[in-house]
Amino acid sequence: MPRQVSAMYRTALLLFTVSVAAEAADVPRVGPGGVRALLRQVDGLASEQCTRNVVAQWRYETDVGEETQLAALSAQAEYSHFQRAVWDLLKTLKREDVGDPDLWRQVRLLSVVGPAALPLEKLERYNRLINDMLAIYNSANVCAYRDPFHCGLRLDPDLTQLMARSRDWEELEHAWTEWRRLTGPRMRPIYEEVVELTNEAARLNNLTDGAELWMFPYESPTLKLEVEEVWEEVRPLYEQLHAYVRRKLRDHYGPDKINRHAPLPAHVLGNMWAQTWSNILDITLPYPGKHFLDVTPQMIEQGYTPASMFQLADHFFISLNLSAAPPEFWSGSLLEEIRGRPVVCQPSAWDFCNGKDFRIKMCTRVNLKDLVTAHHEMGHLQYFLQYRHLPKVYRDGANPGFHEAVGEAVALSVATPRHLRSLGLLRSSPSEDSAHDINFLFALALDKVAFLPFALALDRWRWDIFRESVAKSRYNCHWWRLREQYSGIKPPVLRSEGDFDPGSKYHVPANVPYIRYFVGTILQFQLHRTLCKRAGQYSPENSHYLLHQCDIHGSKAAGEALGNMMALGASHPWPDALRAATGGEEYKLSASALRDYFRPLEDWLRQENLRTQEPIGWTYDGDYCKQSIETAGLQVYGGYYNEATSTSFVLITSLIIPIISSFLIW
Ligand code: X8Z
Ligand code: ZN
Repeated sequence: MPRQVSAMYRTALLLFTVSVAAEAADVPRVGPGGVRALLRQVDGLASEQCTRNVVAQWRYETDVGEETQLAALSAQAEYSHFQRAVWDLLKTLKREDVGDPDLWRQVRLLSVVGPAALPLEKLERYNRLINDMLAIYNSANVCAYRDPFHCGLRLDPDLTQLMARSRDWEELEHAWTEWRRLTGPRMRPIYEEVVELTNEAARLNNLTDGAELWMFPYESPTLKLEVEEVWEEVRPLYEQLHAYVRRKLRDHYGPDKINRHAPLPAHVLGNMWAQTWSNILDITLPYPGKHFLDVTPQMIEQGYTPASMFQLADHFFISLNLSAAPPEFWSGSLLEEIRGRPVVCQPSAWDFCNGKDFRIKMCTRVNLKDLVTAHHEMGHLQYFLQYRHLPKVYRDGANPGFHEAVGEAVALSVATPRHLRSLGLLRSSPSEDSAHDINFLFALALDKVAFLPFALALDRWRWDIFRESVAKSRYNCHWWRLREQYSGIKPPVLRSEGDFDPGSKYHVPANVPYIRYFVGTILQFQLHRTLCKRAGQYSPENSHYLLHQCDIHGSKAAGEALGNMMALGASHPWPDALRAATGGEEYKLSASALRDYFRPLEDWLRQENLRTQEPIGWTYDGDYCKQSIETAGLQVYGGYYNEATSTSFVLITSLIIPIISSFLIW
């Protein structure tokens, strides 16, 4: 117990310090001067508290064990107490007292603390419930379809690989249904309580419900409408992709399995949630003889290492005249797995809140996919570096989607054949062959375009749940209605309200918002287009330039635009950050850049679908979900019932992840 006592003592001391600071500043009466002094105090304390917490989380995630877990838990509790103390203090301030708009912005941002606003015992309950859901998620393991005595198949890597590689309809269906049977139903009652607590936290934050709480960082009362409008812009392209993929699936699995008018069955798209489809490239590639080269063998041949992959990414940012990763990054990061040390392998970038310590944790393997991910993570790191001069409250993305978009925008350049050639990873001469281009764009669309309706449906579903516009008895069928509506995807077998299929996706048990990935996917193309213009490699008037062939490497002008955007952090509403990146040309989310990027593919798909007379769109073709509680989700299935192994280790490994992912890591 000594650790807890000392944590409580420190918190009490901090509360005292903050309230003394408030008194000294004589907050409400003195106006901006007093508030400024108070915020300076809060800023210093917040940075210190944040560092203490991040250090503990880092130790835990890079060396998972009971001791590091307890330390991380206690640091997290202390940080929540601190946030709550600041919140208690600042919520009494009125706009008129503060006056200065920038100070008011800081006060406003500090006044929304999420679940930390809950009374202590409810906050503990909230964390416990999420922990319980993640314990279910992390401990689920499935038995093999053909060998029911071979059990213990986990999501990562077993089921993920199976969903990617198997082309056996029944085997895929088994993995799909089993994963859901073992995760969702057990979580459902817990999730219902988490919804209530999230809504309660929202109300304590002076917001109407959890949906408003989750939309708060976007500073737009019309976010829902905005993302729906953007989706309508993408939809014509998505429908062409969907129709083409349906034909290819029909060719592979036969017309009895894939109906030409129906939504796509969710289990044959190469991913457990059908969120990205590039794993079925082998059966869908437009020009099978002309593969888009995966340069992994060349990387291995040339002796690439995890460190050299990150150095390459670092050099990319340096070539844009942006910041180099500091020495602390190279000495402190964990860029590959360490034998014998349990590590949370989910790639993440960490800001230690002290202006000098920034790290990445990634179990990097030498392949092209991880090279792209390394750039993604280094995008987060670059954002940290660019806004490090700002007060703590502004050290954040313009909105969460911006943080996701930077590395992805850069990765769009890195993955071009032109760039890979410049790295000596592709030896072929520049190809005039449009078949290569179509293959390249198609592979990318299977990930980026297919992902959008999934990301949108996931948070549309949770917004609807928080707003109580869906009865508890309709949770699962509502999910399938949205999946059908946005993605044209259906479950492979009849679902019911005995199931809880959204719970099969990590971000639901973790209660982590997802719309950032939708926003980030749209934004990365807006950024790519504007940076390519700056780099002199794109002009809408000149058909010689194609957006998907642009590589901004070495462009200081592009780097300046990106740097200007990142340096704003969260100090201004995000449309200002977009203006900073685009030289004032753009200030709202728009899919026009994404459509421009994929234009050659869209034209090709349109022709191809016409040629094969493939119907565009989909029609509902039967029962997907029964609005009654079937027992299928809970019953013994096929004679084998593998109980989730709820050991204390499982609890340990699952506990911290959601807590920090909602605040600290990227
Ligand atoms: O959760 C993540 C990242 C964290 S920044 C690993 N992603 C979403 C997912 O895995 O579902 C990246 C793509 C969408
Ligand atoms: Zn990310």
